[in-house]
Amino acid sequence: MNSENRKPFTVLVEGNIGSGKTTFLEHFRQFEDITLLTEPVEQWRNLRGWNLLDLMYKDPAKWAMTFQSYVSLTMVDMHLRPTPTPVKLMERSIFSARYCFVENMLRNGILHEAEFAVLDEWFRFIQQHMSIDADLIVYLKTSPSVVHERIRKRARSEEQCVPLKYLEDLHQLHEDWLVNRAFAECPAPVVIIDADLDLSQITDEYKKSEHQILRKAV
Ligand code: DCP
Repeated sequence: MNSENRKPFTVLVEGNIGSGKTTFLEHFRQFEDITLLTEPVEQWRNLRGWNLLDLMYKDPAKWAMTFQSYVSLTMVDMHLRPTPTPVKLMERSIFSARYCFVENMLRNGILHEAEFAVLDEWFRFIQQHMSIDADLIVYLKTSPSVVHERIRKRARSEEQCVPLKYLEDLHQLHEDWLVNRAFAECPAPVVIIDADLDLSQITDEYKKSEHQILRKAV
């Protein structure tokens, strides 16, 4: 297909921290005609040698704004990146950054209202002037206690201070955004996957969304 001229079928893979987004995307590496945009977190851990994720968790009041500002940039880059295939799978989006993480940081006082206003103005501007549409959202739904345990086990050094309450709040915001539709913007239909299952069982669960993604890859 002449993919240069056509917009790819764009799938956003969303879910709490530790819900298995990277594993989900990796499952689709076996198929042709899909471009995977994985692990934006690696960019956040190394911007010209600076680990913004670490700075943000160590001193949120000082670094949350800087961190979320850079997250937005990396997300816009992913949304706009041309792909040579008819299907594009993205890990996260500018939407979850705004409706889950930035929203949470405003509500729990990590972001000043003025900082939030700047991030929100950027978000609105990007929405109005850039092509960041999506065709499908895969929501990897988890229980906060399950992801808390996974985060403890994977032991990413920056995240060892993440408390259960933080994951509960983020879980609720994902639910509000994708299930309860509490925000104006839900940019695409949502497929919900039970991502509490462990790795040995999750492949069958992933297959449930395969046909919706793969039928576009022809
Ligand atoms: N993060 C954040 N603000 C965002 C996006 C992410 O503070 N707008 C933080 C939360 C995590 C880290 O960045 O500490 C990575 O979170 P993700 O959920 O994006 O990535 P994971 O690696 O946890 O995904 P998974 O385990 O589901 O593959």
